[in-house]
Parts: sequence; structure tokens; C-alpha cells
Amino acid sequence: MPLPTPPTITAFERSPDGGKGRARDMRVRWAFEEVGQPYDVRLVSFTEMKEPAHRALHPFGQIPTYEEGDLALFESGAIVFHIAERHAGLLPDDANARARAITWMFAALNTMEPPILDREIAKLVEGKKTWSEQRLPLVEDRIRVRLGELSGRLGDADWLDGAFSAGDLLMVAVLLRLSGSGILDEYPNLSAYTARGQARPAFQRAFDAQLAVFAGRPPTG
Ligand SMILES: N[C@@H](CCC(=O)N[C@@H](CS)C(=O)NCC(=O)O)C(=O)O
Repeated sequence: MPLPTPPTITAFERSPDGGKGRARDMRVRWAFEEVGQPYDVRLVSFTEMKEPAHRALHPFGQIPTYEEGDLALFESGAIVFHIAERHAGLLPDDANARARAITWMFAALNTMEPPILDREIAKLVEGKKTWSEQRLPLVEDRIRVRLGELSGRLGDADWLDGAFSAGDLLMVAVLLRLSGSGILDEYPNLSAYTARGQARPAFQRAFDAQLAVFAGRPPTG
């Protein structure tokens, strides 16, 4: 019997962060590693991402995408959810606990990630505008409001709702976008939470695999 073809995801050929875990193929790689599903990676350039062949997979011309047989998916959250549904290990069996874990997936992507992305835009895209210095503290304070609320809910628990789940995977991936900003350090339980996620062997394997792509290649920006 031939082995089944593993799913293929797309990732940056050259990454703005040089493979330090911020590009969103990282969360998909991490999910694969958590459930023990082998996967292939097709690297795409910024030009290729905007061409029709890639847009057929991803209407917004971005990474990551996921292909398995006839199925093509985009959106990192949808891909992680698909992996979590297909394999044991990322969503609880109990129906209510599963629904709560899925709720945390949405919270990571819909409530926490937008203000954190806004900060990246404020720094990278708007950084040279005359009003940038006034705007950045406002953006950062909006992040602090959400971090304070999340910190209050997490308390001294290891994970957001019982055992580690796809909700934690996405939440940690999102919080890691604040690495180097110092903001996360203001919330010791959230710093410890992200460190706990990073210490998982599956995270390490995913991180090393992403970083290996860029060995010897300079970041794009
Ligand atoms: N909401 C999407 C966002 C995808 C996204 O922004 N991908 C980035 C890499 S992390 C990208 O492809 N950027 C290049 C571009 O937008 O041109 C997801 O979660 O998958």
C-alpha cells in the first residue's frame, strides 16, 4: 500500500522576520506537529503569491494555504481547526469543552490579534508619518486592555480551559507577535503562558522547521 500523500502548505520563500515564528505558517506547522501529521511545504515568493495560480488557492494572495487531495483551504485559523477536527490532540472530546476550546480559537484571532496587528502596522507602515508618535501609545494601550482582561481570565492556570487545546495554540501564536515589545512582560502570567507554549516539543519542531527554510537567506525587510 502506498503511503498517503501528506497535506501541503505554503510558506514564505523569504520572510520579513527571517523565520522567527511570526509568519502564520508557524501556527499550522505547530498544529501538525502536535497531532503527529507529516506535511509538505511549498515555498512561494511575494510575486508568486499575487499570481492567479496562488490566488486560486488563496483569494487574498497570502500564505498559508493547505492542500490535501481535492481540498484547498486558506486562513490559518480555519486550517488549524481542520487539522484539530481530523486528528486527536487539539480539541477535547467532551462537546461543551470542545465548543469552549473553539471559542478561544476565535478569541485569539478576532479579539486579541487585531490590536496586536494594528501595532505592527503602526510601526512598520505608519512609522514615518508625522502623527505616528502620537498614535502608537494609543494602539499599545488598546493591546494592554485586552492583555489585562486575558491575564485576569487565565489567572494561575496553565492553559485557558483545562488541557492544552487549539485555542491555546492560536492564542500563544498571537501573543508571540508581541515578542521584543516588552508589553507582554507587564503580564507575568501571560509571559509564563507563552513560554509554556514555546516549550512544547511540537512548538520547537515547528519553529526549527520554519527557521531552517531561511538558513543563510537574509530577511526581506
Ligand atoms: N488572516 C490570514 C492572514 C494571512 C496573512 O496575513 N499572511 C501573511 C503572512 S503571515 C502574508 O501572506 N502576507 C503577505 C501579503 O499579505 O502580501 C490568516 O490567518 O491566514
